[in-house]
Amino acid sequence: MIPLKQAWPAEFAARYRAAGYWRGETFTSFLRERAAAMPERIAVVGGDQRWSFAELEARAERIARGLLALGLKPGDRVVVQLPNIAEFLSAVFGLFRARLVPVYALPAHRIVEIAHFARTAQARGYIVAAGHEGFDYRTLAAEARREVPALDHVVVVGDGGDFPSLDTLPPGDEVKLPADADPSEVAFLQISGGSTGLSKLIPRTHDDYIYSFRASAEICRLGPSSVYLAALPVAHNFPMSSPGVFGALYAGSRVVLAPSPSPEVAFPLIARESVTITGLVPPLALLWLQAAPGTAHDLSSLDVLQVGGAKFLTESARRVKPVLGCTLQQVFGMAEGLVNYTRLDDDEETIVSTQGRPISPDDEVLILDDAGSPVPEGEAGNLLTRGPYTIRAYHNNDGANARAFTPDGFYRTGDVVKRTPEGYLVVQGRANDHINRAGEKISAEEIEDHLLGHANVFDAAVVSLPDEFLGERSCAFVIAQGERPKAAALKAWMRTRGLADFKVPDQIVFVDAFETTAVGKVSRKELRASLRRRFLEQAEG
Ligand code: J2J
Repeated sequence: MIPLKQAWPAEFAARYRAAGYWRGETFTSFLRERAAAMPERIAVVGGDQRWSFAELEARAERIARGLLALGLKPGDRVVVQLPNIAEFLSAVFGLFRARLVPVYALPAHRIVEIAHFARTAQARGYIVAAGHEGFDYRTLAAEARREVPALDHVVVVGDGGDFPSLDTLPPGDEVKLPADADPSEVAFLQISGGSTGLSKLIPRTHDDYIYSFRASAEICRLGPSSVYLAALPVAHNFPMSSPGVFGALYAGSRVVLAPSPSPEVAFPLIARESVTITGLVPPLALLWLQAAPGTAHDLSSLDVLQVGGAKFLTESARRVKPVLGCTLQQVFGMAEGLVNYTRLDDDEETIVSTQGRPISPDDEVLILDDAGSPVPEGEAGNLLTRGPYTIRAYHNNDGANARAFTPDGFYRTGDVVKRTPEGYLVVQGRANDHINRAGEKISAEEIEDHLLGHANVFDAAVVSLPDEFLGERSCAFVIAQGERPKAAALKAWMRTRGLADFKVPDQIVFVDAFETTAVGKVSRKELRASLRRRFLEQAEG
């Protein structure tokens, strides 16, 4: 099995420890401390479950024993694909307790993504919910087992059908639970937004990740009286760690899991549970701003609304305080590490017009031109970063690592930003060709590859177009061969490919040819840019 690694050069690791960022805590050790210090306090609310810190820890330990009794071994990787239910937390803390390594998949992922994660991580386990939003994950699990035979152990939350269920795992009384992890070990694999091709796996250590959510919880002033609502899918890095469910539990706050981020579901939960803070992507924030004035539910407990994952336009940002009566916090982060926040006491102009500043004094930020030289202060350039919670490498992917990291360990974020004199970042756009569809990142290349699998597609180029609601939508320019398929039929065919639904192009435009230069074909990047430009010019003209 390919070992999981994430290492900072010794002098950096020493500096991060000396500065008190890395404190040697693990997921298991911090939950144990909270369960000892505040056993009866309610930690998790989800569906009809309400668990105290002590109960969360006890459940995690039972699950750890059960998974090891099934035959999983410490060090094994386990794909976790669960919606926002309480068992998400008992399952992952159970995995940590057993020294098993979660690989976080989103509920929207389907066989193509799950098989890719399982293969790349060499996973032996897969934890799913029986069903969610009308989809049966047991069918997906059966398909995943056929495609990736090494995936020995499927465990289902709810009725398992042919698979064991989380509630009826063997008790494992004879199992000897392993000692706590070394905090510098990889704790889990997060999924990259997938800027080119398929998603990459991001190994994060206990030390680095716990620092990021502990410091985030401080920035967000979380404490035992705070209530964090996980509205976005909790497997995503933002609601997981910025400060997310882990930052909230670390701070002794209560976590409430919303099965859907829609105002119809989230507003009554805010009122019932006196939620104080939550995080949304911009399109959902717009929906909440629209729904709040007419709602019968009392939203007055809400102190902070975080918005991130994609650019929140200043004019929309301005409406948050007057409409919702709470403080806006913009969050610009990435699963690879660096997270920026506007601070709660920043002046309103900074809050509405910037995407915040880094968590850590040791987050190094470079803004470079395409030749690699620093841009003059205040001008736009490519954002590179290095620091105590930004990875130095993806899992087992030399090609991506060579592209994404400089020799001295800076991560090339692919984002184009400006920096204000106060050190706040303003996101301008990005250098690489992914589509940020309401916070879901879609790789143009991955979708083009799928389209090329259709018998009547000769060539395809996928680009982002501005979208009033989604921020960006995906548009595929397609050259047909033989009979030209109907756009709707091509979309329907894409839906049968076993991809997450958000990857199906929103729009398909047939063209006769792509431009070529006198010397030959233009690069895919130039081609996408010019198709997009010409399409937008025509739409305006
Ligand atoms: C513009 N673009 C943004 C913002 C992310 C906290 C918050 C978000 C993520 C996340 C995260 C943006 N304005 N406010 O992991 O911990 C785009 C950038 C970035 C990419 C990362 C977190 N906030 N983005 O969105 O790994 O392009 O993480 O590089 O999914 O989202 O995507 P992802």
